[in-house]
Amino acid sequence: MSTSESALPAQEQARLVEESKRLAAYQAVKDHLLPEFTKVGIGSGSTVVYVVEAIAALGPAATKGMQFYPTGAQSEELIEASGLNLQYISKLPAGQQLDVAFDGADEVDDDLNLIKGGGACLWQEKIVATSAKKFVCVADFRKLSPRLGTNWKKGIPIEVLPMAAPRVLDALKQMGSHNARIRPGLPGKAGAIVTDNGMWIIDAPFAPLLLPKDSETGIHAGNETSGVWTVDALADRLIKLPGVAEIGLFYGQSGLQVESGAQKPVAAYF
Ligand code: ABF
Repeated sequence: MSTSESALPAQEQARLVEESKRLAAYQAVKDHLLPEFTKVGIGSGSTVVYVVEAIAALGPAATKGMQFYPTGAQSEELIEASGLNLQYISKLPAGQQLDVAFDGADEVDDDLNLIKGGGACLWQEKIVATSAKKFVCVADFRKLSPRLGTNWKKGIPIEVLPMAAPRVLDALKQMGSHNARIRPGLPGKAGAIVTDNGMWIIDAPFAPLLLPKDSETGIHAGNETSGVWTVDALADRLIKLPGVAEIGLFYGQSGLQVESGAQKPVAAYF
């Protein structure tokens, strides 16, 4: 957040954020939902609400031939409530792809790697994103940071089999994430949060994650000893831990473009 922006009254800041989400969403739909598309992935979170609003605003004639594939219960309800044609990724035959998928993010780095999963939907989000020919990440200006873990301090969301959670916590501590913890349930709900897939979420904070270009400037990724990781080395290690179902690092996709700037929407496109 820029100095001028943080000086704004809280209500005005909130309005600016909502307007940025809305602008990013409408722009993303305008640029990336082509009339000939028939299969569209719809992600989770508050920014995606504006994506669906923008799609619905095109009118029934424009979306008649389109099917919309959700990433969990929230987006399923959103699609239905907007009168769009709901379909499920489990029904997408082998050999077929979605034309495009739209989703939000918690943080976007210089190379357009993403942290996702703040809303606990990361597993289905990754399945839908990787089923699409193009993944369009729609995010407001607050989400852009030079390195993942700079702004999003809660940690990398990791979806785990509940019985494996203590073992995964042990492994994470060894890897340098000393404050990793099981995400609690929503307010009023005791115990851990349970995902749409019956799993738990562990949030694992790490030092900001390095990019390949950091090694060119003399900064080198470490390992368990230093607790400093590159995005890809950490992702590779995390996904191999027994009991880990999926991780909230979306990285390494090619062909990304980004539009960003203070007080402007950020739209990152795979
Ligand atoms: C989903 O919703 C998640 O992967 C991410 O955690 C979150 C972003 O939500 P919002 O758009 O409300 O910031 O995209």
